[in-house]
Amino acid sequence: MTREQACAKINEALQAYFGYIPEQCAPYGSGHINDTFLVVTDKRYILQRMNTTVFPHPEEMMENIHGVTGHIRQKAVKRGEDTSRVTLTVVPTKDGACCFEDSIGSWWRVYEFVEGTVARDVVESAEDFTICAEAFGKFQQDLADYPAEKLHETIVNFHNTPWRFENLKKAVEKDVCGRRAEVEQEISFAMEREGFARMLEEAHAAGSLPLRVTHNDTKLNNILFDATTGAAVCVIDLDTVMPGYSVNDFGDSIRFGANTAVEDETDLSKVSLDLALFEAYAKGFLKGCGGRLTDTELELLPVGAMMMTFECGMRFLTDYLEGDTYFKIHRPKHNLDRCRNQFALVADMERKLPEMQAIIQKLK
Ligand code: ADP
Ligand code: GN1
Ligand code: MG
Repeated sequence: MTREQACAKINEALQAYFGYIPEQCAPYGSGHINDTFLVVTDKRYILQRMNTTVFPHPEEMMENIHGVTGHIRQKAVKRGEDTSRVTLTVVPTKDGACCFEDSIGSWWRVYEFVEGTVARDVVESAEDFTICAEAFGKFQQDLADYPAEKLHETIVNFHNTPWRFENLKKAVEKDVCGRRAEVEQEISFAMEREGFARMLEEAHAAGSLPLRVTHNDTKLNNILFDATTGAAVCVIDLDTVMPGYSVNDFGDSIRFGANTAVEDETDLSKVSLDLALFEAYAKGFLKGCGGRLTDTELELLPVGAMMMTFECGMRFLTDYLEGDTYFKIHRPKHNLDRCRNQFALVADMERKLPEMQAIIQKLK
């Protein structure tokens, strides 16, 4: 698609939502999946082209989001909280639909912009990370009584780590881009951890790890903080809310936020697990979950951190081998850099497992 064609499609979506083409519409944020734009009229809005390669059923996804945001808003009403910014607000098209399909089959949605907030790509202080953790814990608690059977599985096997492992093996065998020779070391790192990849699925199969309604993409930039007070205002990016493990929601936040380097840092000597941030997050998460995690869940929190980091590294490696079709990349080998970074973090987490366990023992 040329730039002109892409613009024409944005304009088609803007017309469907606003009835005219607002002058101000520009790319926004740093997500890896959807195309996000900030639109300014008399108010501000977030316009997103949903990634239908990743999410093949956008209408089902919007049904999930409608249900989940409604549930969270009701909980806030019951607590007597201000509900204006407590969750995402879906804006309908002029025809009253929850999303819009343009003439070439791209799907769009609009949210109200949550005003007076900031999203962060790096942890600025341990306190901020604790606040983020408490918000993700509370999110899980708010959804503890959500009827899980009503949720569509927006990405099948999303955090099924053994399945991700098999996918990597297939990508290695097919080697469609001829990149295998370059990544033998990373492939070996993954293959040595086949048993570990099964650990949470085995605990679930044995009946000791419950499925809950979880967020499944608990990156720091999927929380909006109040720009003035620093309080957590709203959990966003609800595309992957599905049944999952609490320890993976915990773990994905650690993967992203407690790394001493950014996710795509290429100087691997800068990559390590910051144990002070691990503790800060654990403190907030346990508080947000309100004492409802089982003993097994508490025990497996450090494993969740290692699992999400390992899984994410495998997903970046798979995408690199398959020709970078899933995650947005901003430079050649971006996915390979991300994979190496995640695997370096896994190695450091393995060294620091006893310390992580001691922190959880102390806090529980
Ligand atoms: P992706 O799935 O690509 O990560 P997100 O839904 O997380 O997309 O949106 C990308 C970024 O856009 C977020 O990290 C945040 O900075 C910003 N954003 C998304 N929705 C809103 C909103 N309703 N109000 C303010 N900012 C938002
Ligand atoms: C993606 O959408 P975003 O940027 O919040 C991905 C996560 C990965 C993350 C890695 C739907 O998150 O699973 O952990 O990138 N989301 C999806 O940064 O695949
Ligand atoms: Mg996001």
